[in-house]
Amino acid sequence: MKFDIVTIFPRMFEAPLGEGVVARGIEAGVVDVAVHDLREFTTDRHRVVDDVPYGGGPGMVMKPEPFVRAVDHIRATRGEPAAVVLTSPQGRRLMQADVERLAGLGHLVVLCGRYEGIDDRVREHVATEEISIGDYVLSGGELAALVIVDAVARLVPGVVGDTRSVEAESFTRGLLDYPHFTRPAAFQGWAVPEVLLSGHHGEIERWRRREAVRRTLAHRPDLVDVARLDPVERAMYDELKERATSVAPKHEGAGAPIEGADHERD
Ligand code: 9D3
Repeated sequence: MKFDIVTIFPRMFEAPLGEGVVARGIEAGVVDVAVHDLREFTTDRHRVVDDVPYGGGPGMVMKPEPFVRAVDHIRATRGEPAAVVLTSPQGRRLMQADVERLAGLGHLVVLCGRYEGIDDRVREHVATEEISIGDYVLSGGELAALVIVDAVARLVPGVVGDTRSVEAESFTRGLLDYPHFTRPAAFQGWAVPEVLLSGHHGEIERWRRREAVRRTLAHRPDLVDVARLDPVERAMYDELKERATSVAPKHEGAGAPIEGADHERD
């Protein structure tokens, strides 16, 4: 998988690409990331990359020519990319489905904007897609580019050493993960849920699925709407939903506390 990033801040990429899963992919030779300094593609003495907006208004706009020259350079030296991604707050929100599609493309160029944005002719004539990473304001496209590279690179075969966790993602069918614990079994009076120490693999499996459904319902009800629940998870969901919406029973009918129900602050 080949990535080419175009930015005025190439040093922002050094530490993130030099550590962790992406660095391992680069070392293993299955990921290749080239970071290009946009100023290298200017032609004036002062290496200017921005200018005042036509029509007036605050701030500066990135000039189109350095981006066009950078992408032409990439085409000539690195080959024809399958996609040219423009990072922008106006883009479609990045989803795991996009990440999977991009991972199948083999060669991506990512253009990072700064200031008020990039001259729109770059989006129209150079970019093949425009991507945002979420509904909050960043100061530029570099962190978005790093998010895209990280999410895509970890799907490249050979990047994540133990492939079981990547494979497990396809079995969650859109639910959040279940809670994880490791030793010690008790720490400062904080106990690991008993069921996980029981060795009953069937019960553990059922507890984890129920916790995944419960957390998704509590934190991301929007995901439950699109999650593909199997009949067991559907039953867990109906039961949790019933409990959440029913009127609290009077004291004498309350019964025993539910195991694990007090574990998380929702
Ligand atoms: C404060 C400037 N805003 C005026 C209405 C517009 C604006 C311009 C440029 C807001 C943010 C940015 C810089 N952001 C990105 O380049 C960016 C981004 C983001 O801010 N959020 C989520 N995804 C992305 S991808 C690129």
